Amino acid sequence: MNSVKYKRTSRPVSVHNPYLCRMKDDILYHFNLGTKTHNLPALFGDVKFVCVGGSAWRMKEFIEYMAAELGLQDPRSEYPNICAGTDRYAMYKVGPVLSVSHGIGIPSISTMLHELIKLLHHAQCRDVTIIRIGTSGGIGLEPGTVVVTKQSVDGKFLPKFEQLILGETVVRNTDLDYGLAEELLVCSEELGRFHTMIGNTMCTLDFYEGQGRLDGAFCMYTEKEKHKYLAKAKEAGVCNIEMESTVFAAMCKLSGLRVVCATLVDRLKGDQLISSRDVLHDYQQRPQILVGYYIKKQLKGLGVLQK
Ligand code: R2B
Ligand code: URA
Repeated sequence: MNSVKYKRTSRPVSVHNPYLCRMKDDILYHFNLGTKTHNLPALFGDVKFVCVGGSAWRMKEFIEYMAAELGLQDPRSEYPNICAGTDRYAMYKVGPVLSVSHGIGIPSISTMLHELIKLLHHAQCRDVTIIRIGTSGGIGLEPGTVVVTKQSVDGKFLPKFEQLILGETVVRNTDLDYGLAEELLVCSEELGRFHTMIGNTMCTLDFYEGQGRLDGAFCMYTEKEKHKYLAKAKEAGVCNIEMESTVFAAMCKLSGLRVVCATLVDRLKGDQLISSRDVLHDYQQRPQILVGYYIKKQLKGLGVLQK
């Protein structure tokens, strides 16, 4: 069983582009997919949950985990990368769950999201929940804590995403779905395996200077200034720092998708990720376990999976 049938309900995936419907073919270049070459409704029409994360390897691991959790695994087959033919992004699917990598940073995730939103739109998907399962640096939190983002803020702690479009600054809102964040918190309590909290996430333009690190190739501020900045961030309600959440929140909201970011943590005590690979891997699996539990619970609620 690799696909599931649902009642058609109400929330489509919206695009806001009058030119799209006039195009005879829409080539999703960075996915190596297209409306002429692929039957997108047949391939993706049953998608209800999309999970995105930075690394292709982690997103493959996630789909294997989900297949086992949902009892949808096929012992004879591997999970093929649907975007084989391009090495920009990787995409995997099992039943109603799609897992897509986004690379590092705002330009990389926003390019992926344009094509992902069009893909879900062309496939006529409805009622889609999209969740970023990623890593982040925490501010004064125990490493391994999972932070579910309530609001994403920029490097000045403001809840907005600014982009230059045709040379003009366009400002978009970065609120995430608080109801979904609360549902994830309840899931974490039911799981009882690690600490999860809801908080604000700061999104920066790079890993080093943008996050006040002292270990980049350039550092033109002092350690004292770094700590002052992180303390100010904490005071402004920032729990953790990563590199994609503002544009993720802005774009998914425009499309009527339900969004939240579940991330991991460390920081304040140092800049380098010094935990062993095994420990980091364990931390990175936590958002996957949390979101996996949430998806399974939702599918049971819909009567798609047996209780
Ligand atoms: C978290 O980790 C990555 C940088 O190491 C980046 O994609 C992010 O947001
Ligand atoms: N990802 C980030 O962007 N920052 C960190 O400190 C860790 C992961």
